Amino acid sequence: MQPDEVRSVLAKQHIETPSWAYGNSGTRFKVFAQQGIPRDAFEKISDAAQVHRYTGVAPSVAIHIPWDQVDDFAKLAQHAADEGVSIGAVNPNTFQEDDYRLGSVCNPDPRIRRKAIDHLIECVQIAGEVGSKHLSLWFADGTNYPGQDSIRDRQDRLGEALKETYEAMTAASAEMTMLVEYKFFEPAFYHTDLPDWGTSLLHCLHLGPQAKVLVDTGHHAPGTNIEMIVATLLREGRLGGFHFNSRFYADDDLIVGAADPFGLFRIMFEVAQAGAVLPDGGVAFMLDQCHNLEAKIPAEIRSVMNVQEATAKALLVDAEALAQARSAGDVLAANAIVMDAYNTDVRPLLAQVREEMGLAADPLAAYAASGYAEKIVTERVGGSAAGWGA
Ligand code: PSV
Ligand code: MN
Repeated sequence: MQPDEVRSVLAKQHIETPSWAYGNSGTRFKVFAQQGIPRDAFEKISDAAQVHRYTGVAPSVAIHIPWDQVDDFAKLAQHAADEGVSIGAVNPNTFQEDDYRLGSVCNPDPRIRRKAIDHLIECVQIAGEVGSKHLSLWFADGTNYPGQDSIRDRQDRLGEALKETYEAMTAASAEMTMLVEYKFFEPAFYHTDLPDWGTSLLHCLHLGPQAKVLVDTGHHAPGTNIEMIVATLLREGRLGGFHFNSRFYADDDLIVGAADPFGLFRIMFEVAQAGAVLPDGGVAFMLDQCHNLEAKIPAEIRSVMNVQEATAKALLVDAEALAQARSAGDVLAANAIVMDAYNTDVRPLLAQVREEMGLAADPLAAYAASGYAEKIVTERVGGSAAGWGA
């Protein structure tokens, strides 16, 4: 793709940030509280709007229920619109109540399964109220010991729960997509009910065309070729979206592109080759991160910039030369074409994109100069700071 075409695609890119990135977070050892943290969903959305203000490509924010529970969702959606953003994926939470000790939709107790499914359907309704197009499902279900429960029965229960939720969702809207996320382990350590893309895809295929797989980049065993998964799902029209983050060890939820920028590029290269970078490609690009040490808003700005850089490099691959090298069987030339794009410094090109969008060339510097970080520290006194799980 020529640089002017690349710039026009980059200006239209859409990267969603998660409301939970703006709250306090930590590990099971310690949460280091920061100052100026939002106290509720309204303030989280205001913070997310800052990321959009300086990058121009983060116009929506995902919510997690009940972390972002409010009395009036229409008011929350209006607040988002007033701040220049919208509400994106609605994420139900079926993993933080005592009832879910043995699982949610896969729990052996039908009462608890009913409670979990009712919550999923409640989130379909919330999505309708806030104008969201994505119901994003992740289940912490699994077992810790062989024999603890029947793996097969749990798959049946999962299938039934997804079916009921899918029917409620498709009845409510023909425009909504159910995103089915997988994760290979944690919190369950023996078996997980949705451990991989194959299991997610099987369930989606049983459900129908409005169910698609969500790839969280932190949810694979080390060494997994994620771009192969991405290419396969794109080929089937079943890649619903990403939860971007990066990891050194397990599900670290670090800033996307920090640990493995080349891996992120390889993923975006597959997306670019499939022509699925822009919103009309049907893939939702979302961040799923927690900033335990660093300031939240600049960390999200940096994350968006990292995705933009990987995308710019992926778009710069000379597709024609690559096709020729491939058909000639020229392994080294094909690899060099891809590496040339990866090794291009795209920061000046992105600075130009931002200037063409009427933004500052350096979003981090512009945010730092805005005084917003100081303002929220002074203004947000009293109340309790939002945290992962609140
Ligand atoms: C689970 O690890 C997960 O990736 C799911 O997407 C959850 O909704 C999110 O993290 C919570 O932080
Ligand atoms: Mn995730």
